[in-house]
Amino acid sequence: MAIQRELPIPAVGDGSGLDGDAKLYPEELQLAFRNKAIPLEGLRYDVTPSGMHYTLVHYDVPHVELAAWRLHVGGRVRRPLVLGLDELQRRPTRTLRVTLECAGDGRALLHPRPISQPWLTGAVGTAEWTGTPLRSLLGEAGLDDGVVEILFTGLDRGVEGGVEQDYQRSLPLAVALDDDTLLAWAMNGAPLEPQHGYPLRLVVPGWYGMAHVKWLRAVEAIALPFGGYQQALAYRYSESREGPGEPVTLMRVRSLMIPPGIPDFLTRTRIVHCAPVDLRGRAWSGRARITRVEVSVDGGASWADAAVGEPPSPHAWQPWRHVWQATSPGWHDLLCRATDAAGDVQPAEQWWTARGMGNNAAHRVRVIVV
Ligand SMILES: Nc1nc2c(c(=O)[nH]1)N[C@H]1C(S)=C(S)[C@@H](COP(=O)(O)O)O[C@H]1N2
Ligand SMILES: [Mo]
Repeated sequence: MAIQRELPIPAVGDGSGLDGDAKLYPEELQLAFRNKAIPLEGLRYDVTPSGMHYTLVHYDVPHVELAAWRLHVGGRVRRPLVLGLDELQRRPTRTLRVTLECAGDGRALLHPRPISQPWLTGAVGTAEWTGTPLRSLLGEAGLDDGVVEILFTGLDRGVEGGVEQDYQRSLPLAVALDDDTLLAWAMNGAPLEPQHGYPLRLVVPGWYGMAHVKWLRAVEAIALPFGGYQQALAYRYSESREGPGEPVTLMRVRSLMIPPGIPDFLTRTRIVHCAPVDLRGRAWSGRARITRVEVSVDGGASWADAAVGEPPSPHAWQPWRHVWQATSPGWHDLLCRATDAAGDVQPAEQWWTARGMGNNAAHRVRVIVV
């Protein structure tokens, strides 16, 4: 049974002629309306206003009646738990400021364009997440010897790659036991909105978005690595759709710039008047703090160091700033690129993977000085 129209999935050198200039499929446009990026001017806020935070939902947003909702903690544990939200909220509580980015951010800028949610830039946001550390809950349940991963299951169900499935992802045990891995019920001080995982979601600081399972219904201790679709197939760095590749885990180093000046309505080209221009943006990495941000105002031919602000919290993006003397009229390609303390730096061009994961090429903004 053909559940969905088969879209041609372009591969490098497959002669299909499809590339990033090909028109969007209606299916991609449909996804682009359901899911949304932060408007880049939203990078001004240290904490992204909830309504500006990006959203990504694979299937449908489930409707949850709180009175009937329970979290089941089970699998290879000595004391399985079944908890309502009020019971979870009586446990130790923490609030963490965390930058979250979708692993597919930037996918639609690749050539050829992998067919999926067609992110350009801005599948990123920073929120204050309040919840209880998963660690203490797992301690209470009592893990059996031989547990290697913790598996998380959402209430949402759909078909992907021809496989009917619940949205499920696992974490290595050490990550699940990190003090900062939270079961969160609040975002920016308010109960989670339906699209962000009401009533409970996982927050895994430093990891790309797919790990932060929303609408949690089950947490299970397992003795073998999870091999489900979202783990073994979808979130991989691979040259082919079938290739196993490396798993997608921590967010790669990246920076974005608030587009300066004013936009042209249709093209969003930036118009800047001859004057000093205050360039600002954010930079983050799931691996280490940001040590350097560089800005180019000549398409990458030369770079200058921007001033980088202190991390306001260990898991949140850092602000950067650079004053550009925009004195020569005409077209300019502005770029920013960040380096983290692990020594990783954003590449000039993105290397291609079949599913378009982990794109962190330097951010480019075209402006005309008048
Ligand atoms: N249950 C469930 N959890 C999920 C998803 C999903 O589709 N279902 N999408 C994941 C992906 S790919 C991302 S990028 C983040 C997005 O979180 P946000 O919409 O709150 O920004 O949620 C993750 N958690
Ligand atoms: Mo994502």
